[in-house]
Amino acid sequence: MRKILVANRGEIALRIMRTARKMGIQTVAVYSDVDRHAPHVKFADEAVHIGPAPSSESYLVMDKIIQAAKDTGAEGIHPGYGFLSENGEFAQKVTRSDITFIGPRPHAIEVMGNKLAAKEAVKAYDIPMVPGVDKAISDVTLAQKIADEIGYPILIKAAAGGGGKGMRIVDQSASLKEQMERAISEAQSAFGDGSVFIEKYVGSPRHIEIQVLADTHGNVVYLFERECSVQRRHQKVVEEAPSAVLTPEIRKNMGEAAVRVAEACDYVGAGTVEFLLDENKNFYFLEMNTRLQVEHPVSELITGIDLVEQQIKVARGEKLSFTQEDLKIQGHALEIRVYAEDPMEDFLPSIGTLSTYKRPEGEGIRLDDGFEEGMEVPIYYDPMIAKLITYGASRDEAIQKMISAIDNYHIEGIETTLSFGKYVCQHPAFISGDFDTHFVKKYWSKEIYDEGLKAEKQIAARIALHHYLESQKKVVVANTLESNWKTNRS
Ligand code: MV4
Repeated sequence: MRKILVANRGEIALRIMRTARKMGIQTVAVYSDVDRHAPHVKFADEAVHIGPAPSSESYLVMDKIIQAAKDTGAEGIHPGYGFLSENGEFAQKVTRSDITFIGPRPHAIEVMGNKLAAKEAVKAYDIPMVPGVDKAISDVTLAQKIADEIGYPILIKAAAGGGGKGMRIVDQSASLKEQMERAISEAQSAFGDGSVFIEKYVGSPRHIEIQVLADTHGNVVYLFERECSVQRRHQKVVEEAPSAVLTPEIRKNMGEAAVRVAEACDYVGAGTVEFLLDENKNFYFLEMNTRLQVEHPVSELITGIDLVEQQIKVARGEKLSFTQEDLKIQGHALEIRVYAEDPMEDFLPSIGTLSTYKRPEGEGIRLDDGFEEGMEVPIYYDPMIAKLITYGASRDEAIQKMISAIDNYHIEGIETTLSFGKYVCQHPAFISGDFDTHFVKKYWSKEIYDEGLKAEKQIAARIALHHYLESQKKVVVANTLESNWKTNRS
């Protein structure tokens, strides 16, 4: 492959092109009207305009993208994440045009795109699953019987859903009928597929996912886990690798289970297997994401492996050049997602121009972004403007680096979630490692944050006073300040 087209925009398009260039591969960008001067367009060797701003008329139009690849002589297409990355039909069309799709085969995308098909596919592979049914269910009487057997609370999920869409918790038999009817009609209108199924509801889970990598010669390895429990309404906020709670034994069992999931669908390339971990550290398979994920950098930092480079090599038909035994976790990595949203206004999208945009720099800091000072944040696409990633010998070191990197990241003109990221990194529950998917709901509100700021100001004032008194050679008065950071409020 001498030339590849990147069917994406923003930070991920740039990140993919950087690796391609490093490998001596030419790059082709595609862009919509509003992205004409975007960094991914400037960086690429060539760029093709594919339409107006709305992604339904540009980044999602398969034929325009394939035509752009043909016109420029690109031999491969990398879809990035989002847009067409998990569209089996696109993978199929690319392949049929004699262009290499840098990702899994259409079959794997399709099987894993449906939760019931995924359960079916992994059935014979000894994968732990949450107790529940593995078939679509529409008969309420049968559902009542199954729910009674599983025990309440139960969770109704849409087979075609993803990222938490179309889920409903039912805590008693009396509400099952109504909730099921709603779930079915919601799934029908949202996904065009009304199939729903039932699982035991795991109340306080951690969300842990395993990065896998498979070549076309039957070799599959796992690149350990990412802890993604800190999320808000199914949008991840902070990710890290390794997880603070996995023992080497659970890590190995989970990693090997993830490899079997990949084998179950003849997976090729980089993929992610999601698990829930309950309070007793039992893990259960949730779903597999058949793309390069937003949070892949934390896995790269702890393993020293460039995942995009591996994707390209695998797509060229090369064998993996390392085995599971060669892979070791080194150090700790943390990522925060920087969204153009105002955490003080319930994460309302914040639009405007980046009047100031100064990046933090230093050892152990990686910033994957797609913006420059003076640019406007377009309203048409994902509001994530950057990923700030830090690496340290230990978890504490990575957290401290993150806090100082946030302090040295100056963005003006729009509100961002940087302050929220700092809040998480300074929170006792996060620092201790004792948190689950309810972290944000439990610990974040504007009021709690304001009180924290007040406490911070008082501490700063006390330190200043201390220094002043020291310099005056006087004795410091007793510390009467108590922490104002409240916990456990929802
Ligand atoms: C669950 C669950 C509890 N019990 N399944 C949410 C997204 C989708 N991938 C699966 N999800 C969940 N499935 C059972 N049986 C709780 C969640 C869940 C969740 C999972 C991962 C990360 C964040 C989450 C937030 C709320 C609920």
